[in-house]
Amino acid sequence: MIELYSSTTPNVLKVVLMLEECGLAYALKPVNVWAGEQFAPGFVALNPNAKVPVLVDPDGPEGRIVIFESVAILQYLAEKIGRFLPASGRARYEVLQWLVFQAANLGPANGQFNHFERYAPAGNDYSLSRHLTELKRLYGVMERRLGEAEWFGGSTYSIADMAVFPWVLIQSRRLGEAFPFLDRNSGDHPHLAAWVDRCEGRPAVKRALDVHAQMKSRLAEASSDDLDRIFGRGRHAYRP
Ligand SMILES: N[C@@H](CCC(=O)N[C@@H](CS)C(=O)NCC(=O)O)C(=O)O
Repeated sequence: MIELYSSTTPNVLKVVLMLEECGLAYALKPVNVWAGEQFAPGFVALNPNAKVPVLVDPDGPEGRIVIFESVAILQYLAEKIGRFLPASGRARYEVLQWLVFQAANLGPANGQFNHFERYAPAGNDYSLSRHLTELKRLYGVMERRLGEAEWFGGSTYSIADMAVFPWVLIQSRRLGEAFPFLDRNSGDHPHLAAWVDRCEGRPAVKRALDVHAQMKSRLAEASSDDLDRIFGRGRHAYRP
């Protein structure tokens, strides 16, 4: 059976969305990233970059396969079942460019913004403002795209939507009140809001959100040294 090394994060939810769409059986393998389990040699052997998600498929095209990076996993699964990514031509690149947009822009901008909004010591106003401004710009990019197409990849739901949706939904829930442009219901991005509704209407999305809601965050158990390790600070910081 497929195994998905997981934690309670948007990058993992992307893959759960896809597994539910595909109807593939899978087992979740929780990794407590706050306690540093991602740095254990056994896990680094699966992902040299020491992050979740990682997918292990015993029935890959050439036998067992291990894949890290959430959007690479989405592409693998799409090609495994022949859905959610056109096989060739212009339509394929429509999907791939928005998939990479998520991985290279929206994901990192959210990650940096979350760090300075939630975990950094006070007094980082420059960093917070820089990442907030970039995130706002990206919301404008998404709003324009969804004003011209029903889905990120064009006329059909694809892995590009599965990559973007968890970030938009989770940021709306967690930060929408403090930062209204992130709030799906604020009226700032009506096309994006309608797209979130369309995604949520899919039965597989509902199932994936249920699975995600059952996952347990271990953040509350993290010590200050655990936080320093994951954020590379204190005794874990680089010293020239
Ligand atoms: N680009 C990666 C990002 C993965 C990532 O940042 N994973 C986080 C959880 S969302 C993680 O494992 N963090 C642990 C750490 O940074 O040590 C992907 O899309 O898979």
